[in-house]
Amino acid sequence: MGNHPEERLHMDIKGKAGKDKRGVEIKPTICSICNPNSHCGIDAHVRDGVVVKVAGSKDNPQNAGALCAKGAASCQYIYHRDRIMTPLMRTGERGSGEFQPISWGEALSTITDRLLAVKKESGPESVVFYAGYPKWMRPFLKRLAHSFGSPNYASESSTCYTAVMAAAKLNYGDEAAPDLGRSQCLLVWSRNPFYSNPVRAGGLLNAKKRGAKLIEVGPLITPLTGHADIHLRMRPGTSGALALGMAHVIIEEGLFDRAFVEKWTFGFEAYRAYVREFSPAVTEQITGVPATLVTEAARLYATTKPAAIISGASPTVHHTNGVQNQRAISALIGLTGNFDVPGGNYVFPSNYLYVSNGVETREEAFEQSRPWREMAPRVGEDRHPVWCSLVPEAQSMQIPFQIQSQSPYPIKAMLAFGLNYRMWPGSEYMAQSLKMLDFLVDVDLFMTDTAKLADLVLPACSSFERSELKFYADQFVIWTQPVIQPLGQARSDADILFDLAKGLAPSDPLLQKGYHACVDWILEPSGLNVKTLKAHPRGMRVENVTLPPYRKYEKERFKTPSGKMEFRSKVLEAFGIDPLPKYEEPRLSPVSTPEVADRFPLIFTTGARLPMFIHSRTFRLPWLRELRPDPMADIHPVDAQKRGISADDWVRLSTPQGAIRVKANVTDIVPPGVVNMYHGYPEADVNLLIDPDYRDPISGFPGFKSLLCQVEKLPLFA
Ligand SMILES: Nc1nc2c(c(=O)[nH]1)N[C@H]1C(S)=C(S)[C@@H](COP(=O)(O)OP(=O)(O)OC[C@H]3O[C@@H](n4cnc5c(=O)[nH]c(N)nc54)[C@H](O)[C@@H]3O)O[C@H]1N2
Ligand SMILES: Nc1nc2c(c(=O)[nH]1)N[C@H]1C(S)=C(S)[C@@H](COP(=O)(O)OP(=O)(O)OC[C@H]3O[C@@H](n4cnc5c(=O)[nH]c(N)nc54)[C@H](O)[C@@H]3O)O[C@H]1N2
Ligand SMILES: [Mo]
Repeated sequence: MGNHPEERLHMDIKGKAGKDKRGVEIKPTICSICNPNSHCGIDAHVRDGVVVKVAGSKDNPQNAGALCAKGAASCQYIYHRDRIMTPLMRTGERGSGEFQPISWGEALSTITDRLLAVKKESGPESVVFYAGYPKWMRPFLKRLAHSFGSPNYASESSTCYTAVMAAAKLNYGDEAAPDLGRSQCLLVWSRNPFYSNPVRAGGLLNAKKRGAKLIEVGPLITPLTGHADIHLRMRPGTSGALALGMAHVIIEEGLFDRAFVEKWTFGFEAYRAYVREFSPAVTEQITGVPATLVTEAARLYATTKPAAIISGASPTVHHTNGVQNQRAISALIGLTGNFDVPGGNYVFPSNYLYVSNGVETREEAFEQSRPWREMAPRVGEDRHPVWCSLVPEAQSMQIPFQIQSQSPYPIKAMLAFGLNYRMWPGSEYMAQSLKMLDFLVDVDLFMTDTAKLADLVLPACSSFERSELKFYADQFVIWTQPVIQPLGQARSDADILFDLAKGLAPSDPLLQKGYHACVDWILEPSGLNVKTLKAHPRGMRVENVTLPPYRKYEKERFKTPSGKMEFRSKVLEAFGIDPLPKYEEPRLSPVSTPEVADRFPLIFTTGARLPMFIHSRTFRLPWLRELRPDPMADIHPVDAQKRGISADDWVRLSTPQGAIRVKANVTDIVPPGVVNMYHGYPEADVNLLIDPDYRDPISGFPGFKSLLCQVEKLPLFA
């Protein structure tokens, strides 16, 4: 038997582990490859301390036995050859990948000493504490940052979803999620749960079965399209104009909720005057959606009660005009009286790690151990003050700029969990910036391109090797327990953090008490604790949970400066930004930059999800990679033909910023004139093609989904 665990697994699988049940123990855990609205329950089949097979847990209400392609490939994920097995100290140039193993003791004391030295020399704010897409360690990381004295807890949420939340907060003071089960009409604005969140996709089909109307908005054809009553395929980056066009019809035809608008909104007359400009004909001109469909969709959404909007988690805000577009979309909720009503969009704040289930916690209080006023301004507060006023983190898209400019203060060091520079627009600029740091620590499962830039790399373990608290909808809660020993010397992120806290935050008594004590503290209002949860290894449903009532604003008013829903945002006005949900062209578009469009005539959108990949994370898994082995860009047959391109031809995909080599996927899932490419392929990184500062000034979010590009056929052996 080989030394690497992958070889052990291989032996086991060759030994037909699936059929031979002897010595196999079935242990419950969760999959955390994916996003926090999934994290399916998994039954791990373990033999001799090795996971030899996985199956969906039938008793986990989230997935009820199902698993998607990513979860099904868990064995390849856990036992992959790229897993880091020991702490590593860099010996060669940054990026060379030359490291030498060191002990945990040495690694932790080096990190503690170096970060304390930076704190002493340059101030605590010079250290950034960063979490990438994995979220489970975030509460502890954020508290550690603040207890250390740094306001700079930052995360991947600086490109994901929080701009949707910020837009909702500007309009309503709160975010409101679709009350899907009770809705009669679902306006699905750029969300594709069939790929992005498969365990939730069934909800849409059930709604359709009980007669609810479905309107899909988005340029691509998705698995939802065949079920939709109307599909509005707008040009990428023009959602705002489309929403204003729908508002035009709703107002001009008197289909809005007059009573709600009169009593509970602010700035309606100015909004009404503005949307008058967006007649269906004008809307068609801007968005490419036929005027008749704009009218039909507006009528259907406004007259079918109750109706809910399901907004994309990021596609509507990955634009240089994203927040205003999203404000225009979310304004439709109040305009039609669907705010915080059954079957409409319902205010149900998250309880733990982005999941709302009514089980009360002290997550927020735990995370912020020090008030902002006692710390320096956050990274990004100068460039994106609105977003920072609404989202309690630093804006991580500003990190490379601040490293390079050292203004308003220098950033010297980063302690990062799951950092991937390739998610940044202009990924090379982020990589260059990381190289300028005095000290970079990256904690990851795999030896990634980013880890290769670090001074110290620490081996994290997978969800199968650790204990974590997981909330699900329907009041289901689980405290997982390791189903196998950590691989090599890997450790759980939480254990690493709490060890570092000993030296980095000695004056935080709660952090000093350790992981379980902190989880108990967070859970205190719910009456739960680690001990009770441990007694239910397959999870438990919490009884007697009171869910928030509807129409809370009638008692509490709206959490906006006017106490009402704001068509004109007083917050934006105070920051000198147009208070109406103004439509602006994307910064790169055939309309705003015709001179660029002459050379790059195709509209470029990146990152629409694929079912088997999640960002950079599953490309290395053979079962998943073979589903699409080569990087591919979707191009419409008409555009392909014009360029002499056939399916599977290698092409040069270029923007003013750079070029990559990919295969052509000739398909009509993209409309004519649009090219779509998945992000995350290490050998064909779309983020090389994007200017690092191509961002929405309000949120700081990158314009990943409305750019310009060209596609050219490459000679056969290029
Ligand atoms: N062009 C383009 N770029 C995009 C997007 C797009 O649509 N288009 N989407 C953006 C969006 S919405 C998002 S959310 C971001 C995501 O971007 P990232 O957050 O960078 O996502 P990943 O590539 O998954 O990188 C996370 C890293 O965490 C590691 N990891 C996984 N699990 C753990 C764990 O438990 N502990 C530790 N310590 N590490 C772990 C993984 O191995 C990986 O290296 O990408 C953004 N970038
Ligand atoms: N398998 C898998 N699942 C994932 C992820 C993953 O990487 N892989 N990532 C997770 C993360 S971090 C996120 S943020 C969510 C995102 O997941 P979703 O919010 O569901 O978004 P996507 O799947 O990116 O986008 C699909 C929709 O966006 C539309 N769209 C495409 N381009 C544009 C555009 O330019 N403008 C507009 N307005 N719409 C556009 C498409 O037509 C389609 O309707 O998925 C999560 N789930
Ligand atoms: Mo995301």
